[in-house]
Order: sequence, then C-alpha cells, then structure tokens
Amino acid sequence: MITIHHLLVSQSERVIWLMEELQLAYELKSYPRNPETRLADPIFLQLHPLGTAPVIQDGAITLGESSAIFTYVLDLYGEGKLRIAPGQPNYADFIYWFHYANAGLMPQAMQYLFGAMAGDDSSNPRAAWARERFARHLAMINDRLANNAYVAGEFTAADILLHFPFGTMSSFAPVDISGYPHIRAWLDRLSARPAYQKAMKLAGHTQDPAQPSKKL
Ligand SMILES: N[C@@H](CCC(=O)N[C@@H](CS)C(=O)NCC(=O)O)C(=O)O
Repeated sequence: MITIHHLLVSQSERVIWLMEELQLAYELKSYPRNPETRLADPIFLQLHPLGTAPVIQDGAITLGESSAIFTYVLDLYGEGKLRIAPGQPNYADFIYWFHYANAGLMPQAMQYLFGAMAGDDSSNPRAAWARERFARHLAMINDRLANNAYVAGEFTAADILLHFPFGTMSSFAPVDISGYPHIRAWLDRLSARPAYQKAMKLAGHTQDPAQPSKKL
C-alpha cells in the first residue's frame, strides 16, 4: 500500500486528492511546517535528498516530485482513469496540461510568490516582470477554460496538478483571479467534487483553500 508523506499546507495535498479520486487505499502521514521558517519538517530530508514534499513510499520504492508521483500512481494503479490515452482526441491536450502544471506554471507562480513575499513594489522591474509573466499564464488558463470545463476537456489528473497555485499556495501570497472568470468557475467545479472535499479535510484544511473566504 502507498504511504503519502504529507507536509501540512503544501502541494502534497494533490497526491491525497489523486488517491481519493481513484478510490485507492493509502496510509497518510502528515507533518507540520516549521512555524517560524515555514520550511518542511526534517523528516523529509530522511526521505529524499531535497527535503521537500510530497514523497510517497510503495514497498521498496521511495519517490518524490509531484508529477512523477502522479505518473507512477496512474501507470501502476490508475486503470486508465483520470488520463487520456494515446490515440484519443484530447491526448495531446492532456499531456500538455499535465506537464505544464509543474514544469510551466509552478516555476512562474513561485517567482510571483517570492516577489510578493519579499514585498516587491511596482518600481522593482523584476517584480513587474514576474507579475506580467504570471498574468500571461493566468490568461492562457482562463482562455482554455472558456470553452472547456476542464483543461483536457474532461476532468483528469491535469486539473488536480494545476489547482495548487489557485488554492493553498495563495495562502503564502494571494493570487488575484478576479479578472479570470473561467478560472473561478473551474475552481468552483473542482470544489464541488466529493473527493476534493474529503482530501482537503484530510490534508488539514478546515475550509476550502480555493474559495475566496478561506482563512488558512
Ligand atoms: N517540484 C516539487 C516541489 C516540491 C516542493 O517544493 N515542495 C514544497 C511544498 S509546497 C516544500 O516541501 N516546501 C518546504 C521546504 O522547501 O522546506 C514537487 O512538485 O514535488
């Protein structure tokens, strides 16, 4: 059985959500962040050289990196669910959005977040650059969702991977999506999913992190 090592208030909640959507059995081990630095519990350095979450264990396998974990779970246990197979019409969309979530959006969201957390103001050209680039990403996602309920057409693991910057990550630096109504509607669709609601509770949230009233 898979063990999920979950860091509270972190993207490892996505792995819990994935397992709940697939209705797979798993063991959940949750650890707090350091209250001052907000860095990961030292247990993660024993699990993985980078000391970050998520990490899963499955028998003799120990695996980090969210999208690698997703691929592992979908390949070995997913039975074809939450993905679009080669040859299907939206296959290219699925692999694009699946990989874009962590390889494209997350680095840009982190640039935005670090700038905002450092208190960058609009006179700082690097902060302005980070905001503008991030806005391009938000516009692309919003445009995609204007005519698609989910980024790959139907609900897939790509939606789960893509969600984090709009939910829990915005507790570190708010992401204003008021100008992106299709992202808002997509978040509301995801919030309505029972597996999401259960996963967020298990992940330690007392409120939905993707709803405007959240207080983390
Ligand atoms: N690309 C990695 C990022 C891992 C990562 O940075 N995780 C954060 C949680 S959101 C973390 O562990 N932060 C605490 C720390 O760096 O000490 C993944 O997707 O798994």
